[in-house]
Amino acid sequence: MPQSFLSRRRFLKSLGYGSAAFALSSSLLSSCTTGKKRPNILFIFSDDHGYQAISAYGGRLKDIAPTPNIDRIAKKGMRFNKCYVTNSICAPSRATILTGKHSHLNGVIDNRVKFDGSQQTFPKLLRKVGYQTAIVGKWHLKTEPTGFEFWQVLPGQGQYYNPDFLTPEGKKRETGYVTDIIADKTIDWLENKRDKEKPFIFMMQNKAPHRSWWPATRHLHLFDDVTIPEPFNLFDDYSGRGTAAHKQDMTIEKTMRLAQDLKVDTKDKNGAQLERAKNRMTDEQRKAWDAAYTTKNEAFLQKHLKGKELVRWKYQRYMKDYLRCIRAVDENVGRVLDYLDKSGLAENTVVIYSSDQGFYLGEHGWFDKRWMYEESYRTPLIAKWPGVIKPGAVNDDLVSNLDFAQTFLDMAGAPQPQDMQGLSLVPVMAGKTPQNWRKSLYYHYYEYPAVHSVRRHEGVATRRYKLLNFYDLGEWELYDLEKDPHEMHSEYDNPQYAPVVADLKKELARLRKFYKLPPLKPDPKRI
Ligand code: SGN
Ligand code: CA
Repeated sequence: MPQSFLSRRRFLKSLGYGSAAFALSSSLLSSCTTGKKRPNILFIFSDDHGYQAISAYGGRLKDIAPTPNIDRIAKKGMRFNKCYVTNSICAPSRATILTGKHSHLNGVIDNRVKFDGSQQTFPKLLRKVGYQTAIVGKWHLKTEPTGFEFWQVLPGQGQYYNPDFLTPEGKKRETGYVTDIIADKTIDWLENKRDKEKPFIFMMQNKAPHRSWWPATRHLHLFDDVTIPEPFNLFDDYSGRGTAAHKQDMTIEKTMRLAQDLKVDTKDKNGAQLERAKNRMTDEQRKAWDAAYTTKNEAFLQKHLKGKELVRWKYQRYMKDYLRCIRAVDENVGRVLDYLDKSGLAENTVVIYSSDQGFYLGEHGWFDKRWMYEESYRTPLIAKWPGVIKPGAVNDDLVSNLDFAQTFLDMAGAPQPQDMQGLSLVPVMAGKTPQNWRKSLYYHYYEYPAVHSVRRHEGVATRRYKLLNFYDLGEWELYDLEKDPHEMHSEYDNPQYAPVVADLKKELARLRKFYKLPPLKPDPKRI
């Protein structure tokens, strides 16, 4: 055994890691043997950024609303095509990332629960091995961040304009647009605030493009002259699916509000609400905002659109504002990448781009997330790591936000605790996915009754199939993604699929045991 490895082992033991906790990976071995410096990690995260709105993923929006800077990460690194979340909603996703555990074990099963910050998290473990840990932006876990040496986070959902930040020194209000401010703070920390002798992990966590999709003033006219392509299933009638898809409350048609979401002053209480929200703006911001929306709103109100025409108009306004928010995200990713290049940090910094879950951009007539259906279940994951990830790599292995914590630990050469439930993606990134890589993933969404009315469900996904169990309703759905990539028709009752259903039920039972799920308690009141 090489000398450097032995000393690293003694070093880690001296930090309190017993040999039982020693899940030693190939990368730790190689970094020890080659004496390569441990990498810095910059984790860039957005809120509700669907992969459909990243041009590196292709899709109908790629030419109209490209993301050249996020694509820079993909060009120099790896694009993951099958990264899924454990529970498609904000706080649960964030808690899974911090702990490497499914919701039922980290405690954050839905957005209403407070995160218990005294539990084991990857930033605490990284600090133990000498990393600096910092987080700026959306946090959304109700309790104060723990394990971070430096933190400045948005309260709750945060604000787009002139946002408040919570810091260890108290609440501070900043002037400007939230996405720009988060990148400013990132660059400032990298340049002026960190200890340059230590490796770091920095979490740059955008609020954008979360509802209600407020663009920066400089982007208010972007896309004015274009028509955003519609998804083919914008007018989905949910035939071929069960009760849950029929009874949700997240359609552009019925749920999306003209004033709050689409910035149309409706002269009623919703209009008053929009007006109150605008009260944070400076005079200059408000002038730019009104100049952008007023005339267009008047033209819209005069048309008295109804039915499908109204849905089409709402879709256009929604998508333009959403994509305008993404433009600011992309520009700021570019600023930060430029800083890494210029400062020389790029060479030894892993850069990761991801979102807390996917999002509906009109597919099935929806916005929002929560479902195990593809657009919300799958999340973008793109990573570059000079010297380890081959430029332009594309990966189709089943990976998850459950894996992020162990991946960070592995990158840092830190041990991965046995009670974390994911897998390190380091070998996958190095192009050496182990032969016995996972063949399935477990999913569980809990928040019901709640906004958007998505019924509780759990399920199992393989690369080809998805089995969903809406257990309060007593209904199952099965999708064959090869045949039906947009999940328009459940095959659960098709006798040809009976063997697939039987196999997946067995696999679901195995995963429930493996991940230590408590028994399901269907609740007949929650139908
Ligand atoms: C708010 C939004 C919902 C959204 C949840 C959760 N409504 O309640 O549309 O699903 O947040 O979002 S809003 O009227 O306040 O915009 S999450 O990203 O925090 O999970
Ligand atoms: Ca979110």
